[in-house]
Amino acid sequence: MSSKAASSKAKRRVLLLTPPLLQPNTPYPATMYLKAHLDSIGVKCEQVDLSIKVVRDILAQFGGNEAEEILELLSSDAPIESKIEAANWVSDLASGICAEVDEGFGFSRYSEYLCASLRDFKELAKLIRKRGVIDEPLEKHLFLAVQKFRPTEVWVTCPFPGTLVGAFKIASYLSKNFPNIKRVIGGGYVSTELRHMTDKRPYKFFDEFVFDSPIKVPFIAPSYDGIDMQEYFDMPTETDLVSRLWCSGRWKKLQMANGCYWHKCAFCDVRLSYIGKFSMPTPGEIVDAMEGLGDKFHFVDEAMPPTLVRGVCEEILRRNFTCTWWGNVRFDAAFTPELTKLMAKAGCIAVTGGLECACDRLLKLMNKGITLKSAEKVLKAFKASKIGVHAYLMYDFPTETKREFSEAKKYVQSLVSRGLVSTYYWHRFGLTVHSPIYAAPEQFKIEVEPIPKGRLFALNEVGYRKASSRKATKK
Ligand code: B12
Ligand code: SF4
Repeated sequence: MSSKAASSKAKRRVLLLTPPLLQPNTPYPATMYLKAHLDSIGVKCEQVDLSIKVVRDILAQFGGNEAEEILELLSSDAPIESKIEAANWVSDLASGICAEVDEGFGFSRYSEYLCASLRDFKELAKLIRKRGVIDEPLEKHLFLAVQKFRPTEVWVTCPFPGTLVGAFKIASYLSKNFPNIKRVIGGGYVSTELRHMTDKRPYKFFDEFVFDSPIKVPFIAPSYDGIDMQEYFDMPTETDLVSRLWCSGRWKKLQMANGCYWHKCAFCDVRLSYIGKFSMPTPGEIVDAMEGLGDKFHFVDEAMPPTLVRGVCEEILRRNFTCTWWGNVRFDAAFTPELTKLMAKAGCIAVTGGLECACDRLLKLMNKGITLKSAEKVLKAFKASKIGVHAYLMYDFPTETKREFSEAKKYVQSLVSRGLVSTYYWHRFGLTVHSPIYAAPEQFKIEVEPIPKGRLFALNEVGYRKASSRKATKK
């Protein structure tokens, strides 16, 4: 590297920010990966999770001393029953804030209902301007972070629609108060929804919109430097498996592989690189990272690849490393009773996975690569190994009949009554522009509604009609 290039790198100071609002039980991993990447190429950087700081301030503002005590209890190892009671108190407080002060306030999301299917930047601009409960604490912590670190660049991650307003409020504040700092945004929402952006107005807020990951190596261990895990708190509402996993616990989030090894499901965003471009590291690299991070992990893969899972389990056991973990899978026949037993031995407590329409005709049509029979075999293996299963289900898939849906519901009930599925959730099918269905709608007997002309901000889910009738679907 030339001395000029080295000195320009040395001058760069990147502040990595997580905007409000996200789940409060554990940090979202994007800035940890970005920090590890920037550290590895010698760029000075720091990370701040503004989401947890903002939510704590809001609760303290409206709940006073009682809120402080309750948050302490929710951060502790108190029994689940008392935590549920405490979490209910916090939920009531949050509902009050939402009803009386700021309708956008939701516990792990801000104005998500308005941002989930946004097309026009005008709508977002209104929300950015409108002052709500997050503004004051956000500006306070942002100011402190900028004063302390004096960045030349601020990188904001925006994983979900529920962080969009927070991300743009950060940019708005910086552009007014620290206009010389370069503002960059990236993350799941940006990579998924903003690829077709033609509107120029968002560039008043951010100088750059980055799609996909800037990390080019197959594996990097996330860095939690600067993150105070004591700030996070559980919000369990139920005692069931999913509630325990999603709402409680300081899980360190790790990716086993990049992308999905299957990447063929017709409804999925497989044309995006974070799903469609698959690569995997060695089991040793993953377990090295795990040992350096703690003992509780959530693998945030689209679908953990069975071969890599096997390697990771063998490596965990070879090193006598005691840990607990869970993650998403495809109910792939490769999860044999022998492999699930190995997984349980290596600390796996639960998996989540898509049974989708729970109907063989539709599983074939959507190219899921499983049948109910093959999936049931896999579910039996998980049950025998005492690994809990949460199933994702889908209704309103193109061509699905009422009868198929009703049979699917009965089938899922039978899986639950036989203890093969612990919990499940039905999502409505949504047609997205990055899916194979969008590219070949005729194969699914639908016609896609044209994308309206004019300045476009976000685009992901699109409307469609049944090809045979003119009846429009929801959207
Ligand atoms: C695990 C997961 C979940 C889990 C855990 C969520 C959590 N709070 O941690 C669960 C199942 C609970 C969940 C829920 C939801 N999810 Co989700 N989830 C994922 C998944 C599979 C992995 C997320 C992850 O941790 N990735 C690992 C991190 C490191 O990757 P990353 O955030 O993308 O960051 C990388 C790059 O984007 C980039 N980057 C990130 N930020 C920045 C910033 C800058 C400046 C730069 C340069 C680069 C950069 O570098 C990072 C390192 O490589 C992703 C898909 C995916 N593969 O990413 C969907 C995904 C993020 N989820 C999505 C959605 C929509 C949701 C929900 C809103 C669904 C719903 N309707 O309820 C909720 C919201 C939950 C919430 N409010 O917290 C969408 C978001 C896109 C969109 N349309 O908005 C995604 C992309 C999936 C999809 N295609 O639909 N989710
Ligand atoms: S739905 Fe899941 S298994 Fe199918 S391609 Fe997408 S990520 Fe992979």
